[in-house]
Amino acid sequence: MASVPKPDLGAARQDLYRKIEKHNFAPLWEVYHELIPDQPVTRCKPAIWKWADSRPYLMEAGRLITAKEALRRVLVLQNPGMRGESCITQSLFAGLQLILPGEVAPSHRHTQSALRFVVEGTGAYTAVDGERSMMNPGDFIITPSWTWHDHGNPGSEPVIWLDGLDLPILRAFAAQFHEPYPEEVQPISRGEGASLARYGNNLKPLGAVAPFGKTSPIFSYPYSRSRETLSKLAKEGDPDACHGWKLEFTNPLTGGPAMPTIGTFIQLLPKGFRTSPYRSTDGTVFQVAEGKGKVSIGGEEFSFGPKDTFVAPSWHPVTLETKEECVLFSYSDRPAQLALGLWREQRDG
Ligand code: GTQ
Repeated sequence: MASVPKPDLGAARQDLYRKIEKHNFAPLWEVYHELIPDQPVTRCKPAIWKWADSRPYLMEAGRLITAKEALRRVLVLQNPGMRGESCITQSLFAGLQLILPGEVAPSHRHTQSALRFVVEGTGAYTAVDGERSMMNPGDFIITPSWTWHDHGNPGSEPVIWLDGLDLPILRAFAAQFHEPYPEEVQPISRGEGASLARYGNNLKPLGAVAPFGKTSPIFSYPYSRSRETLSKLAKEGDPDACHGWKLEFTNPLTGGPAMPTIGTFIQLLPKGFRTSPYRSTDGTVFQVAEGKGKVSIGGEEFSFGPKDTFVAPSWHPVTLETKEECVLFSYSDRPAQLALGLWREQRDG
């Protein structure tokens, strides 16, 4: 039988807590269920960023600060449940980056991995360890950890892309390093498309050594190819009830995820399709490449259209309903969770 607390026990406990606090102790039993919840708990909330807001604010920022002064002219997509923490989920960063004609975002490297999903404009490039890739809407581009990178816009239109970084993960591990390149723009040592030619055609050079370690040696996955693949798939079979036709970007040297910490996906949903509810432990950021529809995230409904960004927190059921054929790019921390044996999913959840 549990002993019945004596009337003065509460006061004695408080007394103990006060004493031990000075010596950097705390009682686990007061916070046990908060620390070990029955299922995922996060301050991350479902949210949407509408392009009709994003674009004018970015252009206003473009009039107020140069890419050079800002280093990166980015509006951070702040999760409304985690303001001031520069994150869209507890493990991921998202931002919209603008580069204007004639600008350069200076070269640097950092241990955070970054992805870019091009939203609008043509004529800008990103350079990774000596190779440039032009950026076109829908292209998925990787900046592997600790690779030199700069962006430039020799074209005539503003170019905007979504940045995804694993910055909160590196912050959690305190494993962040950053270094500026001695010049503003790094020298080019390979022709455009060299990486894609070497690794992106179901062929690889003999004795290929992964140039970017655990990250895919292809750093630019053009939209033309992903879109064509989705269109072909859609003619060949039925859509998955939860995802439509959904594909993961892979590292051709391993068959695994293109990035070691961030999972990257592209999916096609036919017009008038309603997905079965789905949830997983990887909170996911979605960028609308094409189409319109509605999404329900943990019971909250949002209408979305082209170029909008929305976020589904961990373990919140997601249902998508399309008004038009839709293409969605998405990213999450799934590879990190899988590597640690933590990832779970529930269909019809
Ligand atoms: O383009 O290198 O959104 O370093 C945040 C940090 C973009 C980048 C971001 C970065 C970059």
